[in-house]
Amino acid sequence: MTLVEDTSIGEIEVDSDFANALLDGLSAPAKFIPCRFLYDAAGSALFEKITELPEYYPTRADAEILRTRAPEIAHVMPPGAVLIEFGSGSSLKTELLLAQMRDLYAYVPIDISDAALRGAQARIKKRFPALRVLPLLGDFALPIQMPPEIADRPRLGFFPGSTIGNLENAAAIKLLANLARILGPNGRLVIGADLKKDERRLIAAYDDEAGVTAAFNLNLLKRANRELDADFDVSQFDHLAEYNADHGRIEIYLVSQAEQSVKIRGRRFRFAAGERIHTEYSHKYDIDGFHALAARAGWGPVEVWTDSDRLFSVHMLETV
Ligand code: AVI
Repeated sequence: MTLVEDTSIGEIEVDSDFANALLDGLSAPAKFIPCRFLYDAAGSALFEKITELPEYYPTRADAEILRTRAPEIAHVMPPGAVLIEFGSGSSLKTELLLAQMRDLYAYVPIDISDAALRGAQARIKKRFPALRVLPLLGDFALPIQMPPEIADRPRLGFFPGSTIGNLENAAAIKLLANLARILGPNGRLVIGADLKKDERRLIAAYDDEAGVTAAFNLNLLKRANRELDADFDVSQFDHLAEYNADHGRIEIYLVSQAEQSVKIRGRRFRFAAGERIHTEYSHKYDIDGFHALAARAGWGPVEVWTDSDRLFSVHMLETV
């Protein structure tokens, strides 16, 4: 719930997704905050910094694959196809593909941020003036209506990065199944997935020397103080990244350094010394494991590419 000033009737309460999630998550026996709340303006800026860290290989490895494989990816699509990007953001990686897809009918970027969509549209239009850009504001985790102009055209979905890994398996399968619905029969999907590797390398990527990932994680508590008037003493929490080999995932937590309590919206939450708040998973896959996951959502393998250090994979899948 967010308190909003209204000049005629004083303060009224409206629902706030963050407030509800925080109150629910901190009331659970194993405390958690859903990872989507990491990305307010401050969190998104910190994530951009993460992608430039020497230890954080996924963004560079993904870009290397797309740079070297863009011609192959582009050439499997017949002329007149449509490129649909899920979570397009600034569409920077897309330009690598678009530069190779000469006979593309349209590019459909989908994002929940209107500002990001407008910025991407302007940039793409400038570089590819002849390309039809049909931006779609919405959440691709939900059923979404495609523009009528692209009905019956071959569709290539594009989901770069490794966001799929931030979902638990059931949610990842649900999302992949929704992408299959959106892309339709004979639809193809190019999707990034981070690979399993040496545990030390993984931990370093999620607990960097400069402390940027720690700041990204701790920003959740600062955000609660900023937006919900919570009284977290942020200096009393530590960032922790662990690798869970059984689940093949990095697990990220905020750890209370001492016994303490925090007040949020009139409710008090107690933390024992050493108690954790879970904030994010980042699943790592081997190639067969990712194929098995995708198969459960109706996708079959077409091709898979890795970077020169075999740190990251980009899959091409097709609906079966
Ligand atoms: C957005 N996502 C793919 C990142 C990852 O690697 O799981 C989020 C991240 N969290 C900490 N560092 C990066």
